[in-house]
Amino acid sequence: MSSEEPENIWKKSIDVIRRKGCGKGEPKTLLEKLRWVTLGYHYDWNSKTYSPDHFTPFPEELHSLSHKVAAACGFPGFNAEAGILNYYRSDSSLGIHIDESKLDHTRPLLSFSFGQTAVFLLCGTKREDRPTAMFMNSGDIMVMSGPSRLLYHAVPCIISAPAGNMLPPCLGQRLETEAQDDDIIQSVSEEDWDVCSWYMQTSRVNVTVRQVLASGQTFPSSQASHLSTDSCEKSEKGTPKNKKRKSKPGYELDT
Ligand SMILES: O=C(O)CCC(=O)C(=O)O
Repeated sequence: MSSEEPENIWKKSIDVIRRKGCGKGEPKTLLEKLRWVTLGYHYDWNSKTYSPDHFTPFPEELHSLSHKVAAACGFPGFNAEAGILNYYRSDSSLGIHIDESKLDHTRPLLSFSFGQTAVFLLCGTKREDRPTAMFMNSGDIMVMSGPSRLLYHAVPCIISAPAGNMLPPCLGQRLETEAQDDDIIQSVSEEDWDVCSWYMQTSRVNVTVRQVLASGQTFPSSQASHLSTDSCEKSEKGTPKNKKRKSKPGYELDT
């Protein structure tokens, strides 16, 4: 996908999806090709840094939700500043990695999952530590804090629901609500919901939210001291690896 293509990805995709229904053998829409998106301070996969020069305002609703979830877990004042959305199709996986960085690790990492179920492997402080496997279902929130903040983890596979029962109940129907200006829940048109529900029947979306700067901290001015994080790899059967999301050799999972 060229860097120009992701512009208006929703609009470009929904018209095609509505017209042709994305049957087998049809060229994939941008929505189906989408693998990840960054929010707030955009993570640079090459330099493995965050920088103040590459920033877009963090979505307010997600900021507010993250603040509330963190506070409920004993982390008041959490300031959501960076996010990664991972879009998993039924054959996607995410390589083993650690979200290590020069960030303030006393701040938790929040992870929200929607759509199809994933197998999540939580390892130890070393890659070779024996992992604990768990299901991550739609609506699950994982908070990695304290010692678990720096544990290796991976998503080896997506478990698609059996045919006929493909959408988790909470996503099963369109939420009808009168949108208020300050409301966290906004209404969605029936047409848009049809596309969302079609997409979520075969996909998983995971959002991880991070605080980049500790309270009172600012970005150092020199490039050498950009805040950095480790990288990870997401792969899909039968397609080339996303080169921007690398993992160290020998630790790739299912491709
Ligand atoms: O998809 C998940 O549950 C994990 C995502 C993750 O580890 C990451 O984005 O760093």
